Amino acid sequence: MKDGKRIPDCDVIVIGAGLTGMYQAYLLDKEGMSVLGVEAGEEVGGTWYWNRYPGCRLDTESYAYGYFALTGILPDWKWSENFAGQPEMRRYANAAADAMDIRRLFKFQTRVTAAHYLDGQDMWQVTLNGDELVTCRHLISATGPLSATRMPNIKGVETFEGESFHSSRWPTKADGTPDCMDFTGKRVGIIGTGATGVQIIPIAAETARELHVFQRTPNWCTPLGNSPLSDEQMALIRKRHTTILEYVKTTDTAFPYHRDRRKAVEVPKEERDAFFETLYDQPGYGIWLSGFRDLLTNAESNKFLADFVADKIRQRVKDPAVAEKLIPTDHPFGSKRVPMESNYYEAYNKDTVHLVDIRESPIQEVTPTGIRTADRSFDLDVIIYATGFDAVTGSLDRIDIRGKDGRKLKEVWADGPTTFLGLQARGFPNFFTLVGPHNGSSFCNVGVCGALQAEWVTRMLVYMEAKGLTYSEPTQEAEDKWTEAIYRDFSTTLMADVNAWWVKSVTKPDGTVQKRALVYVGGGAEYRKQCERVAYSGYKGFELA
Ligand code: N01
Repeated sequence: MKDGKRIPDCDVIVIGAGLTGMYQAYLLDKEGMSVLGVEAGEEVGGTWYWNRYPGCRLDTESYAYGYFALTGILPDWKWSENFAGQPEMRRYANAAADAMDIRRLFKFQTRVTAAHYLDGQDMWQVTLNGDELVTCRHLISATGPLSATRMPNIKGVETFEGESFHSSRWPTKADGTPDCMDFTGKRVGIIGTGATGVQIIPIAAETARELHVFQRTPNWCTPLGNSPLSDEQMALIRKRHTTILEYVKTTDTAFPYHRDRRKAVEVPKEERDAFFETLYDQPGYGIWLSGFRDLLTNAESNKFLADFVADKIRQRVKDPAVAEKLIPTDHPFGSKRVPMESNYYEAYNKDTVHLVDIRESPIQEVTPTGIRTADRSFDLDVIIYATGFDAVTGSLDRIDIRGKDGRKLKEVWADGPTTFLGLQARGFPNFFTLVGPHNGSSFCNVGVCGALQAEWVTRMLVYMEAKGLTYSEPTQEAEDKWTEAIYRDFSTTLMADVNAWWVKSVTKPDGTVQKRALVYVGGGAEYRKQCERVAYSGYKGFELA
């Protein structure tokens, strides 16, 4: 007992052993705090543990995503490809866990089912697997912005007699390696054409007897341009680790690209198209992240690029009717996540691959033998649900989180999140949300931005400990100011009205739908500047006690 308050079982509980959670646990353990990590999976890796589907890979340059390789933790790590595949990412996560010796801090195959703030005690009581109780001073979620899987609400899903699964719950063999990677002889149906579907489709098309792609909304996709990394290239990258890290920290998304200073509307057509051509051919996200600076703020500028990419789709897909169906008409280029593809469009040139437009002919039900749409039935052996995630807040909504006075986080955020720095919400003291809503790490190269955020939180907790402080909560004023700025800034972009995972649609009592941003769009560098300002002011905006 201290000041009549109970001593918690540990200083900190970290939820999640993805790249951010394991690094957070490592940093706090190094500072001498007692840390308990809780992870639902069997091992570390988070997104790279759960997503094992064929074609799963990075679309950030490996060397720019791999924070542990860029810092002293895995300085000798050798990437084999410019954009590493999932098996390599899983090895990387495990090697980092070994190097940081953090496995001993985590309970695996354990879920946090509830977390209740104990009023007056400056601590949280956390329930593990529904029955084990443990208390901590600080609770840190590192549950990932894209981890709560979303299955479609289609009649009959459970009646299908073949194999079916969500893309992020791919079946595994007894030895833990992914099963179902070869579709030879099988009739496969895939629902969803987001970044996941776009990675799976060309690989499944290689072996499937028939592949039916059930598309509701096409996305703007551009080439990934992956290639192996030679020993010489890797040696050069290793020499530049420090410079690479410093460079990506200065960019908006921590990808290794800076935006062009020009506005597309001010550049003559010929020059513009030549620039687009260069961007389209270069590996990675340049076309989205280093194009003209008015891409996401000026509809006319956006259309220049959208028209250019639409023509590329027409050139790559042989059947003009199929090509037109693959060209988005409902959202500007880059206002939704741009899937990076490898032979995605060419897959539709195979006689065995069929695009099913479920806007024209909606899915009516899943049957024991396949999928029935409004105008025909498809007999299938496998159905893949690449239907995405209940993003950013979904993984927190699935935990019974209650703050002061027993208020439920899910209810407090029902109309959209309210936070300060995207790191804490008023009414939920001592609870930090890494890579959570309204913070600059969710719309970023998470490998780097999540780690930088974990470092910031570590500094705050060390500061509090040094001063004997056991309580932190944002002031109402700080939270209001932050939240208003998030919603205001997002509404000025072309992303504001789009149905993307970073937007929460809230249905109001009068039936109208309000779109609420889940992410911070001010850029990673600006975000960290704001966090630094708060830290240097002695955590102004937080009530500390
Ligand atoms: O999910 P999504 P995702 N009936 O939400 C469709 C990251 N990521 O897993 O657009 C029919 O983008 C839905 O259709 P619509 C990345 O940040 C990274 O693909 O709603 N269809 C859409 O086509 C990415 O943005 C990598 O009309 C339904 C699809 O399912 C994020 O994860 C790779 C439906 C869902 O697309 C999510 O990507 C993969 C229904 N009822 C993912 N419900 C890298 O490269 C949904 N859909 C690192």
